Amino acid sequence: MDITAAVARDPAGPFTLETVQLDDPRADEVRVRIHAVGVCHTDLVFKGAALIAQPAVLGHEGAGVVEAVGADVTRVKPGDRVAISFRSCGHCARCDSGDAAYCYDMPLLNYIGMRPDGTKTIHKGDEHISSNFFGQSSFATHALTYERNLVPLPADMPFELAAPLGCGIQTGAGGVMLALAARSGSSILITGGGAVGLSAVMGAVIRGCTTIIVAEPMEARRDLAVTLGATHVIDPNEEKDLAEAVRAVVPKGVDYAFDTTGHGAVLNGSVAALAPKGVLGIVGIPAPGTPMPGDLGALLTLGQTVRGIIEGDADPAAFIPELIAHWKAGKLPLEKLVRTWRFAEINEAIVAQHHGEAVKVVLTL
Ligand code: CXF
Ligand code: ZN
Repeated sequence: MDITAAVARDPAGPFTLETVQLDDPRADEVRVRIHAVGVCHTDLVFKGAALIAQPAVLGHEGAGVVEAVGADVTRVKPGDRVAISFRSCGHCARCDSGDAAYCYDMPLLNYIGMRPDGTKTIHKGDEHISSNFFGQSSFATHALTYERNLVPLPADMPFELAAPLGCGIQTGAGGVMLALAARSGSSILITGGGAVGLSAVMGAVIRGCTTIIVAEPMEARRDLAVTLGATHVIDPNEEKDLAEAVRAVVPKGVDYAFDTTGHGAVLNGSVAALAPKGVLGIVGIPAPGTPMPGDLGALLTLGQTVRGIIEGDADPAAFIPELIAHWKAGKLPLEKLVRTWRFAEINEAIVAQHHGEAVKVVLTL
């Protein structure tokens, strides 16, 4: 069928809105009419570095209404309201133990821009367009996806707040609540006050962390961090030594650090800010070649951990409903992060976000 998609054709250029053709659902596929889609930094990294061949349709925080299902689909039906998260196989050792984010087929099912059999889901005439990104490619009016991507939404959950639960919010909140499993009364440093970092703040509050330090250069985001429960903020432009600034608050170092920046210097500062037995969780995408932060001898001596975290360690089917319950209870005020634009304004929205005019861009259709 004909759909409208925001196509990435030039790593440095804008997305172009084009009429393209989406395959009919295969037996295991679900077509969702997209009503809202968040823009995650990963979309922009994949576009800017052409990590999948262009032309490409990106987008991996879709939400909308199921429109058609393949013959083998049993868990959703047309008319269901859904959020679309990442794809996992559902039958490997990791999926079996609830670690869907570390599915053995995670790269194949999410990052290669095509179905695992090499076919694309989107074409424009004879042109094959990279698609199936995160098993969805939801920068479009419609997306083909899979049962395991989908999380049912209650009638009172707006699509524009549900969409970013699929990646960014889940990554930040899950990173602290599940991956670090931050203890009540503990201290945490969160580097970067974008959507993921601020979701980590909300997660830290939910877990009962009593010292929540956010390092972020934009004043408006530092202010928002405080509104959400940060106890201390650091302006990296003022405080050149991150660890020193943290230790001015917590002399023995923090129990946890959570990095959303991927910057080598920030990562090194975060390790240096850790207490003995402290844990640094990394979700920001580092530039290729960025070394492991810290010093191995110190890590050994102090019993510290540095670990990568994907999608907050979450199994979306279990964790997104939990996040929705926190939102309903007023503990996850997503509306403070989200700003909406119409889908056709995707390029303007991304520029605005770059200038700090929005924390989380969500496009509505
Ligand atoms: C990202 C996390 C870092 C590796 C690429 C995919 N996931 C979500 O945006
Ligand atoms: Zn993402």
